[in-house]
Amino acid sequence: YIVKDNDRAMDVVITSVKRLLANRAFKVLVVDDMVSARLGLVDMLVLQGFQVLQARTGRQALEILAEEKEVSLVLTDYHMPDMNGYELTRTIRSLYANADLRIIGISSSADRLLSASFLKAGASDFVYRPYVTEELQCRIDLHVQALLQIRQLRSAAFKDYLTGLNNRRYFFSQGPVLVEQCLLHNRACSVAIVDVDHFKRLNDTHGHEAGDRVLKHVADRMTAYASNTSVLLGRLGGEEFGILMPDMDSGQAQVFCDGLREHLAQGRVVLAAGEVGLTVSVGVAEVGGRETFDNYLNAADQYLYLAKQNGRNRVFN
Ligand code: GH3
Ligand code: MG
Ligand code: MG
Ligand code: MG
Repeated sequence: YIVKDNDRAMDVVITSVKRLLANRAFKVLVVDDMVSARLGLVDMLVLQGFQVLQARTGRQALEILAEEKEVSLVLTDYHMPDMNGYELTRTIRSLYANADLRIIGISSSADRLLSASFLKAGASDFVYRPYVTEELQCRIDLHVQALLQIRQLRSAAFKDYLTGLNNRRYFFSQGPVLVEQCLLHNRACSVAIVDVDHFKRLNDTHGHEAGDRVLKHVADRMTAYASNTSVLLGRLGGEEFGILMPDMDSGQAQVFCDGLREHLAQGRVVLAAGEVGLTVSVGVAEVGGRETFDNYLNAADQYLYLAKQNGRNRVFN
């Protein structure tokens, strides 16, 4: 860069450093049977700030992808001993969508149709060797930016803004999938609705903002309680939260939810007026009988109603 304006120069530096730091979150896999070709790419990617993995063959690449999880970008050669770049691309694409994993084909072949074939096999991009380093870097940047934007959009679409939990949309789209998996394998599964007791009173006494703080507190405590389990949590709306518990029959779910109820009852939220405690009521229902996901939750909601009727701060199933 030749930049006369110092402020502009500083902006360019800051942008580059930010990108370098952001790139550290991304894993890139380089697949090439030729050491020199591979290392050239590795050096370039390391300078861009990425975590870089290498494979000599397609088979090795697939092994690494299966082990590593969350590889965001694959750069692959065409001519390789065990499987060629198309086959590798096709296999990877059958496992990972373009929204999650980008594939860039690279080859020194003289065949001008190679790029189209790569793209048809599922590659996101292609460059011929010898490549212009800066162009390849720019293409990689564009792909990484696109992946970041997709992540942000997903987060906006599926996360509850206030609590950071999965939102209703996510809970109702993922819930039926998890239930289906359990039923398919003859495993138990239960759902629950958690409702904060007398939340309106809390809002009326301390204000809506304090109410929001309490909701965030409840969500955080639920998340901590459910960590290291495979349960799915979500905010269904207002002061109601959904729980989906794979591999738990209603008895096990009752125990799990009662532990949660106790955990929430022990917490204190610091408000301007001082510390407040809170309790929740929970309705639990086991899935089965080929009902719809809505029906399972309705059943849980009916037990929740009974829990409220019978004095609150309790779990019914
Ligand atoms: P119960 O023990 O029977 O559940 O009584 P409750 O007061 O908790 O239930 P009710 O349904 O009467 O009141 C829920 C209140 O939650 C009413 C509504 O204003 C409040 N609310 C809903 N969403 C939000 C939110 O996002 N933030 C805050 N602060 N309040 C909310
Ligand atoms: Mg080769
Ligand atoms: Mg409610
Ligand atoms: Mg309530």
